[in-house]
Formats: sequence, C-alpha cells, structure tokens
Amino acid sequence: MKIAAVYTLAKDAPFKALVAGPMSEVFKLMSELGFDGVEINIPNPFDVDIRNLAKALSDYGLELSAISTGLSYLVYDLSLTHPNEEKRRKSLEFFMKYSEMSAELSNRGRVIIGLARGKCGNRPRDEVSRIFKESLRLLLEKTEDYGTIYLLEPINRYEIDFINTVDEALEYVREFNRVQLLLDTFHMTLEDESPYKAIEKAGKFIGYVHVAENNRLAPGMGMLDWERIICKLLISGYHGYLSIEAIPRPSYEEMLRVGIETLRKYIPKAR
Ligand SMILES: [Mn+2]
Repeated sequence: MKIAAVYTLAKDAPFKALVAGPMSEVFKLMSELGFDGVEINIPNPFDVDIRNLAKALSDYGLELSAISTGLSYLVYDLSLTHPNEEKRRKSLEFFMKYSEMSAELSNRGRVIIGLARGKCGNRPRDEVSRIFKESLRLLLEKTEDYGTIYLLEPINRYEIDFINTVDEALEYVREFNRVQLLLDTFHMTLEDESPYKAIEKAGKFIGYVHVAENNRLAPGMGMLDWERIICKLLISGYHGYLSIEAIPRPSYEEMLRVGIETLRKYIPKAR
C-alpha cells in the first residue's frame, strides 16, 4: 500500500479537508515524511501550469495518486448531472481536461468523481441517475485513448443528496468499466452500517481510498480502528493508495505527520 495526501493549488478553497500552502514547502515536507504520492484537488484544469507541477512532483519524488475535482462543483457550480445543459457540457469538458492532465502526469491516470457528479435537489433520483449514466458514457467514450480510471466516491448526506452509500455507488461501478469505487472512511462512518463492513461489501471494486477519522481529522486523532481498516482492505485485495483527506488541525504539518505515522504502523513492511 502507498500513502498520499490531498493538496490543493487553490487559494481560499471552499473545502477544508486538505493541505493548502506553497507547493515546494508542502511537497518537501511530504517527501521527508515518506509520502509516496500526492492527490491534487484542482478547481479549474484549464488554469494549471502542468510543466511546473510535473517538475515539482519529480523534484520531490512524489507520484500523482489522483486528481480530485470537487472544487469544480463548489467554485464553478459545474456537475455531470447539472439541470442546465450548458453547465453539464462544461463539466464534461473539465473532466476531459482532468483526464488528459492525469494521463500526462501519471501513466494512465485516476480522476475522482465526488461532489462534481451533482445533486438531485427537487428532481427525482431516477432522472438524475439517468443523466449521470449518460454523462459517464460520454466521458468514457471521449477518454478511451487515455484509459483514465474514474473513482466514484459515496459522500455523506450533509454534503450531497446523490450517491451517499457504498451500495448506491456499486450500481454504477458494476455497470461501467473504468469506473471504480473510492471509499472514504469519514463518509462511510456517517452513511454505512460500519466502515469495516462497507469495505467487505465493496471488495474487488475498490479503486482508491480516502482516509480520515470519524471527525475528519488525520488518522490517529479520532475513533477509527486503523489496524482493522487496513486489514479489511488487504483481505479485499486492495494494495493501492491510502490518501489522507483530513482537516489540517492543529497544523497541516502535524496532520501529515500523525496521519502517516498512524497508517505506517499497520501497513505490512513488504509493499
Ligand atoms: Mn473523500
């Protein structure tokens, strides 16, 4: 298993469970602490200096673990199921660009579908689900050459009203190749019977994992049993990234340090 943490290039991002700050400082610390990769949360993929990013990753020996996309929803109100067709089209363009970037920066690329799937609001769930499948089909078709893996993340009901549980997400993951499950220990604690059982249920469909405590602080600062979580993941056959997506308290430095120390304790040495 490898360890990453979520970092954003955005200043004053309206989402707080991540690390923000000067890229070279953050990457340097992550590299010193022994992180394998970094997940980058990008509000606007058309507004990124890819060369600079690629250089920073290589300078500090970090791999791009995935690109997260929730800020395209929070900042630009774009989503794959937006009631407004123009916004939907724009969201698809963003996702195509995320996919291109991700293929450029890693050898195929993983792009997260979290909040940017959009919400139901007043619309019936079936209708939103139908639009979502249509958008997914288009996106997969247009990104076939990149081979991007899309990571669909169940998110708790206080943040979005569409695809909250692992069960709900499984419907899409089963139907589409190149769509895998992103399990988030914080969301699973709120929505599923237990995060441990949800991991069992998700089994071979798990493509990526976000880790944070029940209170969304770094692993080691809350109530979850990390030995049990890592053990369940390994039994499911998952050997990919654990990406720390936590509120940077008391500081991002401390959050990263405690997070990686806690996880390392339970990850078998031979990786
Ligand atoms: Mn997450």
